Formats: sequence, C-alpha cells, structure tokens
Amino acid sequence: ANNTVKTAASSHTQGHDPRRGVGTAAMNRAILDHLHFTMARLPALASRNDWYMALSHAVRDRMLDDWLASLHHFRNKELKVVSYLSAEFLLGPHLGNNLINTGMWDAARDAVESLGLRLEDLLRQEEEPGLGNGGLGRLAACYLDSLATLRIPSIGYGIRYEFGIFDQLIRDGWQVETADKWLKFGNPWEICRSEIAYEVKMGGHTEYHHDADGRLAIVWLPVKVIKGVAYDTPIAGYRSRITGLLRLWKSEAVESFNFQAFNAGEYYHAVDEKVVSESITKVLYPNDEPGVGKLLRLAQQYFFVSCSLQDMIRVHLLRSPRLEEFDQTFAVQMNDTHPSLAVAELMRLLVDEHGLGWDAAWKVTRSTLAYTNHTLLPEALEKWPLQLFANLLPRHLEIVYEINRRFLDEVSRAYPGDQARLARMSLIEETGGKFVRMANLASVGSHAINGVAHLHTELLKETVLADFYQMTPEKFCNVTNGVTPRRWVLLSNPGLAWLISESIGEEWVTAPEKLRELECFASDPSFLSAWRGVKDANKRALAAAILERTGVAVDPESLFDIQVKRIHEYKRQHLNLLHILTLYHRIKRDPGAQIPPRTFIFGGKAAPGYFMAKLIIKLINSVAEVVNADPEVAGRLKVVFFPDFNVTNGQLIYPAADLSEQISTSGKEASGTGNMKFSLNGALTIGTLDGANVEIREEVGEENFFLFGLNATEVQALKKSGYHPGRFYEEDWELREAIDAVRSGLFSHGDAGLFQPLVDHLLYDDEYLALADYRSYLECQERVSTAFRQRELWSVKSVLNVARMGKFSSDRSIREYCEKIWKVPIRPPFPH
Ligand code: KOT
Repeated sequence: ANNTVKTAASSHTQGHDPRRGVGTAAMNRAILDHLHFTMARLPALASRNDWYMALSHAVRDRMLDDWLASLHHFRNKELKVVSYLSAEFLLGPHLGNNLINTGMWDAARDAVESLGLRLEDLLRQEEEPGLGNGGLGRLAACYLDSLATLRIPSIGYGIRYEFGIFDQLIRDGWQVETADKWLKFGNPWEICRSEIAYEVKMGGHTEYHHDADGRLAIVWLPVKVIKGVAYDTPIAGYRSRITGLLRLWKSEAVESFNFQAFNAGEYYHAVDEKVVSESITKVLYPNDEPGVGKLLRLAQQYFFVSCSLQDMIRVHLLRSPRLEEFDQTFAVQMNDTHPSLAVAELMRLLVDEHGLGWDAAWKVTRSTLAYTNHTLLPEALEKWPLQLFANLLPRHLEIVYEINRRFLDEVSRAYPGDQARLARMSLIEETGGKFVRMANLASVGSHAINGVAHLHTELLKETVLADFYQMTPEKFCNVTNGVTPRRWVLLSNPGLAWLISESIGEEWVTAPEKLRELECFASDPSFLSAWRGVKDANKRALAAAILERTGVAVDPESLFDIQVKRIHEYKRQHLNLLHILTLYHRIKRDPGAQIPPRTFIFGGKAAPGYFMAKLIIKLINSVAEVVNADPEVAGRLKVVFFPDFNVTNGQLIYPAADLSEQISTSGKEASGTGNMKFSLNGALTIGTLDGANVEIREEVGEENFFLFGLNATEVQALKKSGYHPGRFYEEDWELREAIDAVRSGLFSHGDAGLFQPLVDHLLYDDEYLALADYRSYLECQERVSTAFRQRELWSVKSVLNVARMGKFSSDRSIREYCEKIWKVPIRPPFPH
C-alpha cells in the first residue's frame, strides 16, 4: 500500500507525464490506498461514502500536478490574472465533471467496477455544493470551467458557506425548507490553507493623527476583527492541462483578539465571540433579490471582498513592489453589486494601508475593476441604509463620500445646473431615508460595465444606468451569457454527446461552432431516428426519477413540457398554469379534442419569504393533484412538481425536455441560461422576446422557435397607457374559465380563499402582464402541439437547434470578456 505514496511523489521528480497512473490498475490501487490511509476503512466494512471519498481523493491527487503548475502562473509577470469576485458559485457535483474534464472517466469507471461497485452509485453519493441561488451563481461556475479550459490564469473568489441554498421538500403541496448540510460527510475537493488568512475589521470609528513627518494618518479602530481563511478547490479545464483555482473564505475568530488571557468568566465570552465570528460565513441568503438592511449580509460581502483584495495585493507584491501597476497583475470582475464594496476597499487598502495618493489609487482602482449587471428589476438593485453602512464600515463611508464628492463635481461640470441628474447619479440616495447605492458605486469605480444579453444591455443603457451611459458611453458593452458544454452536454447527456461525436468528431466540445456540421444530418432519417432514441432514453430516465420522487407515473411518449428555474412572478410559472387549466377544460368539454398527450414538469425554489412564489408552488401541486387523478384526462395530461431543483437534478431534467418554457415578461429576464441548456440538449423553446431568447431565436432560426407575447416596447407602452387585467379576464371566456376554476376552490378542496391572493393579484394588478399574454401564449402552444404530431419534422428542428447553439458556449462569453474588458490575450487551444 505504501507504493502509491511513492509512485505519486516520484511521478513528478521522474519527469513523466504527471497524469500517468490513470490507468485502471493504478486507479484501483489508488482507491484502495485512500480507503485505507484517508478513510481508515477495510473494504469489507466501507460505506458508499467511504468509496466515494476514496475515489474522489484518488482523482484529486491526479489533478494536483497540473494544479501546482497552473498556480505558478500567478508569479509570472507576463500574465494577467483574471479575478472573478462572486458572492455565489453554484458549482454542482465535482466528481463527474472532473472525470470528464481530466479524461479519467473510463479508468475510474473500470477501476470502480473491478472493486465490485458502480460509478453511477458513487457519483450519486456526492452532496452538491449549492453555494448559489440560481442563474447568477451558476454563471460564475460555468465561467470557471471556461477560464480553465481556455488556459487563462484565473481565480474565483467567494464565500465558503457552511450551509448553501436550502433543500426543498414538498409537504402537502407546500415548499418546506431544510438546511443544506453539504459538508456533513466531508468535502474531498477542498484544501484548507490555514497559512493563507487575513484579518478583516468591522465597526468602530476612525481617528486622524499626524505622524512624525506631519502627514495625516487615518486610523480605523474597529470593534471587531475577524479572520478569513482560504479554502481552495481545483477547477479542471477540459483536457487543457490547466487547473483553475476557486478560493473561498471561511470566517473564524481571531485567536489573539479575545482568547489571549481569559479566566473562567471570560472564557464563555470568548466563545461567544467565536460564534459571532463564525456566523459570517454560516449561511447563504436564499433570496434572488436583496433583502433591505440585513447587517449580516453586508458583513458577508465586506468580509469576502476584503480577504480577496488583500490576497491579490499579496500576490501582486510577489511580482512587483509598485501597486500603481496592480492593474497589470489583475483584472477584477464584480459579479453584480454584491462585491461592489471592492471599489471602496481597494481604495482603503491602497491609500490607508499602502500609502498611495488618492489620485494614483483611484486610477488603478478604476482600471482594475469591472462590473456586470444581472438585473433590471428595480427592487433588486442593492442599496444599504446609510446608518447601517456607517456602523459596520465607518472608514468606507468616508471613502464613498470622497469618491462621491469628486464624482459629482465631474457631473456638474458636464451638466451644469442639472440638479435632478446630480441627485440620480449620487452614490447616496437621500429621498426618503438615506442609502448607499451599490450600482452607482460599482459604475463609478469600474472601467467597464456590461449587461448579460443584447436586449438587457440596451435596456440598461435606457433605464437603470441611463445617466451613467450618457456620461460615459465608452464604458458600456454587452457580453451575452453562455453555459459550459462540458457539464451541460458531455456530462449530463452522454447519449447525445456520443451521437454528435460519432457524426462530426469531438472538436465541438471546445469549438461548438463545429456543431453546424450537424445541419446536414438533419435530412438523414437514420440519424434522426437515433436522435429520437437518445431523447426517448433521457425521457424514460426522467420518468423513473419522477415516479420515485413524486409517486406520479408519467408517459415517456408524451410531450415533456418543462419549466425549471427559480419561482418568481416575472418568470410567470402561473401563465404556464393557465395554459394547463385551459387544456384541462378543453379535454373535459370535448373528449375527442385532438391534443397530443403532454406532461408538464415544473421545478424551482421560492425564496422562503416570498409569499406569492410559495403560493404558486402550492397551486402547481394542487392542480397536479386534481388533473392527475381525473380519469377523463388520463393518458392525456399529467402535471408534476419535481422537488428540490438544483444542479444535480438539472443534469437529469434538461436532456429530457421536448419543450423549454422561457416565458418571462419581455424586458424582465436579464438573460436566462436555462434557456441555453435546454436548447443545447435538443429541446425546442416556447418563449418571449426577452433576455437571451432573442439571440437564441436569431441563431436557431425563427421557424425553429415558438415565439409569442408582447415585446419589451409593447410592454412599456401598455403599462404607460394604463393596463387593466380585468378587461382581458372579461373579454376572454377561456381565461375566465381557468381563473374561475382556481377561485372556486376546485383545487383546494373547496377552500375558495386559499388562492384568493394570487387571483386578486392577477385580476387587479398583474404587474407582469400574464393576462395580456395569455391568448398569444395559448395560440402558440397550439402550434407546438401541431408540430409535435409531426415527429420527423420536430426532430429536424431539434437537430437544428443543437447545430446552431454554438454561440452560447461560455467559452465564447469568456473570450469576449478577455477582449472587451480584461485585456487578457486569448491563448491558442491546447494541442491534443
Ligand atoms: C440577484 C440579486 C441582485 C441582483 C441580481 C440577482 C440575480 C440575477 N440573480 N440571478 N440573476 C440572474 O443572472 C443570470 C446570469 O446572468 C441571468 O441569466 C438571469 O436572467 C438573472 O435573473
């Protein structure tokens, strides 16, 4: 057993291929060694988790040579390092992805089988790191994959939440949240770097002193100091021999601070202190939009931004003593405004701690930082009550004021006498309570500001950031989101990946424009039938999971119509429901109606405090209960709520879809990325002209996309002219029938009051225009039904979707960030 240790060590010194030892026999040996030395278990007594841990450690060992070589880049003065600052990284399980990206899948599978186990069982054992809410966090994870694949030196910086996004249970149709104990059985992928740790100050006040030379020195005297410790996770690029770094910070008590000299009484006080310090990184806030005034949330943001910037400065100083050149070492991307304290913190570190003058510090701060906006929803724009900000970050408030003073001077020089503009652009909101506006801080402190889809960027320039666009249009650009084809096709949909590679070769994995070569197979009947075979197998796998988790049997031959994403009114899961209710009524009224059988599948979490979203989940489950039990629609309609939608479940769900529901009110969804995952896996989309749907439709062709609804301009116009949802209700009897059924108590065992808040909301407010788009949506769904009856034609459209989705690889997005924003050279692909 000793051999493995020796072999692993010698492989490096002997200058062999550092990933040798990945054959089946070597893997078998390595797994047994880790079972023995790491897990301290005999094979006969090992649990599935023991085997999972042993395999994962064996895989991790084999990633270390590339990793250590990659980390070396941070010392190389010639290479700029991309630093992606994000409060969320929704990674999903590591094991399968690492096996795919490193090319060790077959060896691992065979080794595991030689031990009498099955790889799929071990893969299922992993608790996914759900360190994000949804799209924004998952995007960060896709970008890490692409950065490593494209061999760009990079670090993702974030928070090591002890509890990630809650697990969702469904009880009596309602969402129930339970704690996500993802670290319960240990995390084999992270390495704790106790020696990489920084102190972070909080609270207190500032004092001004003159030092011996008469220079003004600013001292921040905090009431609290917390330590941040680095936990590193390797991110394997796809066959790139580069392994990227995800560095997450865990908060701890500073031993020296309160543990120095304690007697029995103070011991407990010191432990309290430890509890408070450790609470900073305890739990992810489960909201897709900020809750106002949560001190702990601000503390989380500051904590991870400060640790990350201190770490970057340390790395920079290893290269050069000149902090004026910090922007040549790092390009720092802020994932929305959650890390936007970086603007003030970098200024503080440079000016207060490293003695740079204000102007020099400001120049380097701005040229280092860039800001990505992910939402236009006004309620999601972060702002912090001034008093709360002052209490936690007294020095930063002074810095924000100074940035603001200088900035507003510039504004008034550019727009003399325009007081209203000055008030809008100020970093401080003063109308009705005072707030620090984080989007304004991020915009002023960045050299680049981008939206995440063409339409979103245009609307940003016209609405929430219009003043900033008018003053500095050169800062604005668009980078349309993308998703990684490694996790979202190769790993999730091996059947499809294999069929594609058989037909056009494997290059599409890193060069997805090659998928276009599939177009000529769209007229080959045997290819189309193989294509359908893959989809059918994926649908059968999903049907089995649905039966296991919900007890509902669904027909894999039916049209799988799927909407999975966070539950939010702007995403309009309730519009989908209105369609279901209408079909239900139509079939009951006319049992001979020609409607191809459909299975409607929903999934998604609601923010625990978002009442209406939770009521929508309850309504989906209530409709499901009635429809699924009604013999008159048996074999024709099924409705399912798939509990606990997360990355793991997504990998099962996206590949099984026939129809992808992307039905947000136009102008509200910044981009969407689920839309891309579905289409890349051969689903057709029914959608509005919103977010990246617009570009998906452009790429796949309008004849291969089911478009409905008002566009963003029409939405604005209708709202402006006065929108009366009640009129749509009165004028459309089928809509009335659907809403009345909900109102009647039909889905709530006669309790007519249960869904009243939802019905009232629709009839008297309907902020997201579900009723206005209802008829158009229904007509479009009829086109879907007609198309699905012609299976051959449907398959052609499905192939063409995949063939034309190359644009939406996150590799393309990352290349655009490199060119337009980071000024990082794109390196040629790794020679295979
Ligand atoms: C959450 C809180 C504040 C600001 C923004 C958000 C946010 C936005 N969270 N997720 N998003 C989504 O980000 C995705 C990636 O860009 C987009 O595809 C999606 O449309 C956003 O809703």
